[in-house]
Amino acid sequence: ALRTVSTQAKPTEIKVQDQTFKTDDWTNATPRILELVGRDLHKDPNHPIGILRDLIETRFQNMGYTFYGDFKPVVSVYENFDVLGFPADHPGRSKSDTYYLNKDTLLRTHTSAHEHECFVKCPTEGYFICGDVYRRDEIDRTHYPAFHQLEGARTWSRNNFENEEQMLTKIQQDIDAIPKTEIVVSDTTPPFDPETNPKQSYMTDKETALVGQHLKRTIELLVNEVFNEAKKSAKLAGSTEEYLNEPLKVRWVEAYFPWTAPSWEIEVWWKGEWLECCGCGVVREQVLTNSGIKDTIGWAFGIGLDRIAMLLFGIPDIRLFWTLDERFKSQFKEKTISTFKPYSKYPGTTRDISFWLPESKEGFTELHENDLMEIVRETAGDLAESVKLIDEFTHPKTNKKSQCYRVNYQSMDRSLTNDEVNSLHDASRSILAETYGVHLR
Ligand code: FA5
Ligand code: MG
Repeated sequence: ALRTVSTQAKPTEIKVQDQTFKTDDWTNATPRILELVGRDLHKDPNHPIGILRDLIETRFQNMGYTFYGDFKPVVSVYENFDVLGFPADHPGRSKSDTYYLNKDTLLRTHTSAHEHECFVKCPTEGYFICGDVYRRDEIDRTHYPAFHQLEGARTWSRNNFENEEQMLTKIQQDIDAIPKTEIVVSDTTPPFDPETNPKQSYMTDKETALVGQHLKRTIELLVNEVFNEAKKSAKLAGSTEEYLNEPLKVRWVEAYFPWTAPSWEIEVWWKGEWLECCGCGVVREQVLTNSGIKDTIGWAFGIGLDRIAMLLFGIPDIRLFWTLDERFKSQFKEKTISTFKPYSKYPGTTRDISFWLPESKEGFTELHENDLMEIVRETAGDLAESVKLIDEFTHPKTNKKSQCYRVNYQSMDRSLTNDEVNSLHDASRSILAETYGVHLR
C-alpha cells in the first residue's frame, strides 16, 4: 500500500515510544521517520554505529567522563534550541529543516539538546552523550534524515580553586595529561579573535586559551584514534594509497554556534579532501547558568558518527545502516573494524519529475527542496537512492519557473520491477501536484 504525506487528514494525536503527543500546525514528523525512533543503532554492539561509539568511548575510559546513551530523541523546543540561545529566526528552527511532533516538541536535531540536562545532573566534570538525531535533508548516499552524534563536554569550576593561578595550573596539567598523538595539526586559528571569533567577557584571555587547547587536544586524540583504525581497515582491504602510511593531517577552522564562543570545526585530510567532522567551542556562560552552574568554564563538541562509520567499514550508502537484511548485520562483530562486502548490487532506474511552480498574487511560490524530498521519501522510503535537482529555468516571456528533479530508485536487497517504480513515481507526482499546486509537465 502506498502512503501519502500531507493529503491525508492529520491524526489528532501521534504516539512515539509510549508517549502521546497532540498534533497541530507544526506537526510534520512522518510515519516513516517515526518508525526509525527506537531502533537504537548506537546501542547495538554488533552494528557499525555501535562499534564506532564503543571505539571512541573505550579511548576515553578512566579520564573522568560519564557516558550517556539512553536519552530519548523526543525533546522540547526549549532543550533543542531555546536554552542554547538559538535566535527566534534561526533557520534550524524552521519546519523545512526540523521534524516537529507539535509546536513545543520535536525530534532532536543534535545531541546538544541534552547539554542542559547533563550540566545539571552529571556527577563528573565531563560527559559524553550518544544518540540518534533527525533532520529534514536532501536524499543521497551520504545524507539520511536520521543519523548519530556523539557529544562531549568538560568543565572546571572556579569554586574548586583558591585563586585564578591555581585553576590555570590545573587546566594546564589536564592538557599535559592527554595522551600525545602523531597527528599533524595545521592550526592557523588564534585562541580567539575579537572580530571573527570572540571570547566571552566572563572569561580571561588565559582561561579561554587553555580551555580551547584542552578541547582541541581532546578532539585530536579522538579523531586520531578513529582515523588510524580507518587506515588499518583500508590497508587490510588491500588499499596501498600513500596517505595510509603518513601521520593523520587535520586543521582547525573558525565556526559559529549560538551556544559556544569561540567556536571551531576540525577537518581531517582524507582521500585528497578536507572532511568536516566535528563542531565545538567554549561553552557560553548562559548555558551553564541556565543549568544552575555558576563560576564555571568549559567546552563542548559534537561529532557525526555515520559518515565516519562509512569510511571505517567501507559502507557505500548511508541507507545500509538501517537495513534489516541479515546479510548486512551478520557481517559485523563487536569491537571489530571490518570491511563491508557488498552482497549484491541491484541496478538503479531513474525517473524525472518536471513541473511549473504555482503562480499566486505575490508572484511565484517557492517549493522548499526538502518538501519534495519528504514526499519522495514517504512514498518510496529507502527505495529512493537519490534525488537531484537537474534543471531549472525561468520562461523569458511568462516569467514562469520550471524545475526538474531526477529520482534514482534502487533497492539494496532486491531487483525492482518497472511497474513498481512507475507506481511509486506516479504517486509522488500526484501528491506533489495535490499538496503544492504545481503544474506537472
Ligand atoms: C552540530 O550539530 C552541533 N550540535 C555540534 C556542536 C556541539 C557544536 C557542541 C558546538 C558544541 P553540525 O550541524 O555542524 O553541528 O553537526 C555536527 C556534525 O554532525 C557534522 O560535523 C557532521 O559530521 C555531522 N552531520 C551534520 N549533518 C549531517 C547529516 N545530514 N548526515 C550525517 N552527518 C551529519
Ligand atoms: Mg556544519
